[in-house]
Amino acid sequence: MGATTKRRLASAALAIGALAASATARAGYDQLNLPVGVTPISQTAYDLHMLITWICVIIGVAVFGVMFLSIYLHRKSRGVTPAKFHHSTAAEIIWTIIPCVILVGMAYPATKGLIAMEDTSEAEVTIKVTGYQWKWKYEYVEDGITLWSNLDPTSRAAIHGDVSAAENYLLSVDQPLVLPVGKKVRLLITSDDVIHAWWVPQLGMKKDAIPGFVNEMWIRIDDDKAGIYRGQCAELCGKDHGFMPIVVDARAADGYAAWVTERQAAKTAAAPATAGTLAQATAQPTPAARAAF
Ligand SMILES: [Cu+2]
Repeated sequence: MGATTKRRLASAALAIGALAASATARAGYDQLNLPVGVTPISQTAYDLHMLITWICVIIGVAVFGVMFLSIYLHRKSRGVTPAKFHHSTAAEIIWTIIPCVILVGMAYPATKGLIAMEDTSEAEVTIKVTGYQWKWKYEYVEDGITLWSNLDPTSRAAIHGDVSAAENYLLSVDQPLVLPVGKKVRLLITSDDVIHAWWVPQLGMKKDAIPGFVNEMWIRIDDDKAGIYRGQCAELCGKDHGFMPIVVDARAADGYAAWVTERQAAKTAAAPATAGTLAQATAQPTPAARAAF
């Protein structure tokens, strides 16, 4: 290989490295590994990922180590002649049993994790999540609160302008989903039009929102992990698919309870006005109102 080719290869490798680094920096992750997340399920997924990675590393090192060592020790220049054997029952039994043990060893914790992910029983808070083109609706089943969550106006205004002007561009909403930390929250996920998917990476779970079906998932945000978590619709759902982000505002128990009380009070205050409007609407419409319909 000539010196020029070597230099070109080195600069190409550097360029690829720089590109990858800037892509990860743009994505907001300054790390190469999976984010650990803030729920027991995300921790389970992370642990499983690390376990399987290390098993793969050990297998890789062992297999390639034996292979390269054999090639080196049995090279032609040492005068080695190929061994003449066709069949070894002992070798076949060993190379069947070892992979089986490894597979069972990986399947056991993976199955345990999957079962835990699907177990939505004994939830303390239930929220129905409905995907729309292109926003989310959150209905707190027990507390009777309904939230509509749209792309934040600052992000929307920046779409055709200066995106650096919007903080958390395309990852902020007007009304976030407020959740309590330390409580098992069950999400019932569906859609009103096309298939969407509800995904907040730090919470460790993603579920499709399918019209006519109700999918379930659950989240328990760790007690000390109150904060803001951001995600996006994860199923290509139309022209504004990239403009229906998800923001979760995880609050400590008292903060969450205060928020619920405040929302319920606001709803009660608004109720008489709504009732009045309803009474008007159900009354015999005047000819002018009829024309307006
Ligand atoms: Cu969508």
